[in-house]
Amino acid sequence: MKAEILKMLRQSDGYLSGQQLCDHFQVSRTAVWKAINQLKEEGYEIEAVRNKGYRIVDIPDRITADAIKSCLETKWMAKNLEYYDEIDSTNNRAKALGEAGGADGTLFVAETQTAGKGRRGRCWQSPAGSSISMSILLRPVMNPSDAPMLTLVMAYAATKALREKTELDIGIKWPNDLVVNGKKICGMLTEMSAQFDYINNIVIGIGINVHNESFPEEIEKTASSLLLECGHRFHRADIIEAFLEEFEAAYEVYLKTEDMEGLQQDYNELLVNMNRQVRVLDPKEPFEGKAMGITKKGELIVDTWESRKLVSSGEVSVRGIYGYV
Ligand code: BT5
Repeated sequence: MKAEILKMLRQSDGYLSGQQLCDHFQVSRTAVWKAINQLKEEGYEIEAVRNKGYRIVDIPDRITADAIKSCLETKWMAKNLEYYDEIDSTNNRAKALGEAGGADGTLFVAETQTAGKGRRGRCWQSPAGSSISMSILLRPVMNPSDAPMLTLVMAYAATKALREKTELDIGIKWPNDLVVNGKKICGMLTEMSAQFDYINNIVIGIGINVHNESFPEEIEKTASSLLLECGHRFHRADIIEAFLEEFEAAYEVYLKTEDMEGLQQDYNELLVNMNRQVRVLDPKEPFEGKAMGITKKGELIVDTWESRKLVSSGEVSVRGIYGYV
């Protein structure tokens, strides 16, 4: 009920009377008053005026389940939602629930992670109050070899949501980073539990640097945050909501053809590697060339002048020759 009251307060232009809330939820005035007080304790500034009712004056930057649910407009994505003040890794929690039969589209969010994971055993920094760390559990019926495409769908959705919320010129560094002004503001990690020809579940984790004012020395030259780039703060729950809506929509487009056909053109427009020199760190034999966009299967097309190579996500990293991008 608390999240619902919050949603109604957020959507209301003026005051919401106590009676309206009682009638809506079929509860007593005391129950409404208690819920309002809990919200106040959580930092929501709510004005109560006799004979008028309640009005929300200020919304704190929280990403709790209630905060997210109070602005959620998705059809099915994230209807199941788990929030943690602190967790080792939202991906780990999502994977555990995936094995235990958790629902398709469940969202896991944490204020901070003690062991946030990057790819191939690397670490991801997610300080409390500054970042968004979340993972989505998916149960797609598709071939395991197609799973890397979901990282691209996620990157596309996150870019669209962040561009809409910040008006920054955010682009995708294939396959799993979002960058602005040549610095990384967001990373993604996809993990899969599968049989030979059958996916049990997929977990896609995303970390977004929102309010970080500085970074540890080892990443200070390559990392940035929305605050550092824009100069102002955001409501992280609004960013999460915008992302979930974009992801739900993009995932639907993806499922129609089970490949990137419907997203390919828009994706390529957001690709920072497009028409740029890249070095493909192929473990067998690194090579260089010009990135020419993605195929319908999500591979990066790299023109090496001798030939056109298709690079599959997951097997290589791509670095720009002249810097991070
Ligand atoms: C990634 O790996 O970029 C994947 C990051 C995924 C994080 C999310 S948060 C929610 C979910 N739960 C998890 O445990 N993980 C996911 P990779 O491409 O391997 O990049 C990792 C590298 O990025 C590190 O080795 C650092 O150099 C750098 N790095 C670490 N933290 C960073 C940050 N906050 N911002 C920018 N760069 C960072």
